[in-house]
Amino acid sequence: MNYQFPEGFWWGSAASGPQTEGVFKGDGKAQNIWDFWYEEKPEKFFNEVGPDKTSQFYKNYHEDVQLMKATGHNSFRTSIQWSRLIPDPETGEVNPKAVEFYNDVINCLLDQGIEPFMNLYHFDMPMVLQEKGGWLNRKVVDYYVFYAKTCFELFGDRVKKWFTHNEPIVPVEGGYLYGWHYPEEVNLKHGVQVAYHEALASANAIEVYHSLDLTGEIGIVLNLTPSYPRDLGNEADVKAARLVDGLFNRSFLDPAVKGHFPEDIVAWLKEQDLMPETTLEDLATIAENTIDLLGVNYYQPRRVKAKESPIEISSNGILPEDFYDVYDMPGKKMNPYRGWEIYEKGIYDTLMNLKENYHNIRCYISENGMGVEGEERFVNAEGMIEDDYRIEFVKDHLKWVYQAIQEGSQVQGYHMWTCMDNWSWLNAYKNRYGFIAVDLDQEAKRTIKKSGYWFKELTKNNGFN
Ligand code: BGP
Repeated sequence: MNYQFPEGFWWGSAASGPQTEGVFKGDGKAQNIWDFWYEEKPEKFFNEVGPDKTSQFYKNYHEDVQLMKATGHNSFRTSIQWSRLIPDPETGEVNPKAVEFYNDVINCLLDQGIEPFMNLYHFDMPMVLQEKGGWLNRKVVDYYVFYAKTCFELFGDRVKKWFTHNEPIVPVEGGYLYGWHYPEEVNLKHGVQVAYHEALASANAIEVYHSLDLTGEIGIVLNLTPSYPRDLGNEADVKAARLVDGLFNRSFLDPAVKGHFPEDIVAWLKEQDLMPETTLEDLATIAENTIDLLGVNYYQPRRVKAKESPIEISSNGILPEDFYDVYDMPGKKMNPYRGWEIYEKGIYDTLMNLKENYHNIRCYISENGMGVEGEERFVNAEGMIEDDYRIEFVKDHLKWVYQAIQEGSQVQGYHMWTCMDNWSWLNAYKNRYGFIAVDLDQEAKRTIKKSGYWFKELTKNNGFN
């Protein structure tokens, strides 16, 4: 079968500033929470490798943009580092070196016919603002809006696709529910407040963007994890899956697309005494400033069943898991390196849900990918990694994206995570995701993998057989 995609489909990959740039102390950059946390607790990071050891995009972007071209990209998403652009949020002064760098990256991409997609926040709170409470503090929303406006004014003449956040649930889960990320809290009430302020920050930035005389569009990138009940015929399982979908997906999707929070989740938060502090004015801003375009990161579904033991609130307070159990579905396909289920049809279900329940919002797959450990073992005689598993992974997902398009989904592109192997939050370089290998022992030498050549063919033909 020939899977032919609509004309103008965006093909490319996604990355983020903090995971690729390096130079985490130089050229006027201030600390963000990752730089700080790594210096405080290096043992938290796999092999104690921190954000100072990246693929060094800051220095290598000329070569990297050439490699994007060589692998058939027509678009690429990265993020601006707030702590690089505005090292001191109090004065709001911009760092000229950062302006020069981001300008040059954007121009290089455009020169090669690669559309820059720019994200504003990828888990990288400036440390000085975290000291004020980070997203817990309503005032940080105002600092963020100033930062967003600065970015639009500096780069908005050339960047036509903007995103306010990448995966806003992750700072909630990582920083405030499970203690994976700084500030390592376990406090659902704080998590809810953080989620609300992120939604508010996004709506405020959208308002500012639309008020400027710019011709692009703006949205948000959400990681959507379709929630499947163990047994569709079991009411308690279905109810548990609906709650999980509400907490992890709809709490972000509904304000972004519809301008309000889901009623069942608001009722649940009230019941649990977890309502965030809000104002009518802020709620009106959320209501009036919805997105133009949605980025969908899809990696894995959630399998859910009703709680089997009675609900017990731990001494740390309520966690979502107190209200459901994870269903370990027999026979599910796993990526053993990341511990994530691979369920290709989930991408289709997600797109159809957007079509049916979210006004068929225009969207694109902003991340999808497969992290694999020890890829050196697949190097062939010519020195190229033969990552056939990655090609199969992408194809298997694209078949479902294609199917969704046939059924009317307005999905307009597909970005892989990621272009070249990069540093990851806790796993550092354990799992590699790129089309392009980065050899850290050889000054981050880049080598295109088999999947990179395959991707070039795919994008040349705008489809595959
Ligand atoms: C997404 C993030 C990325 C990236 C990716 C892979 O959630 O947006 O920043 O890291 O996941 O995950 P990991 O690197 O943790 O394996």
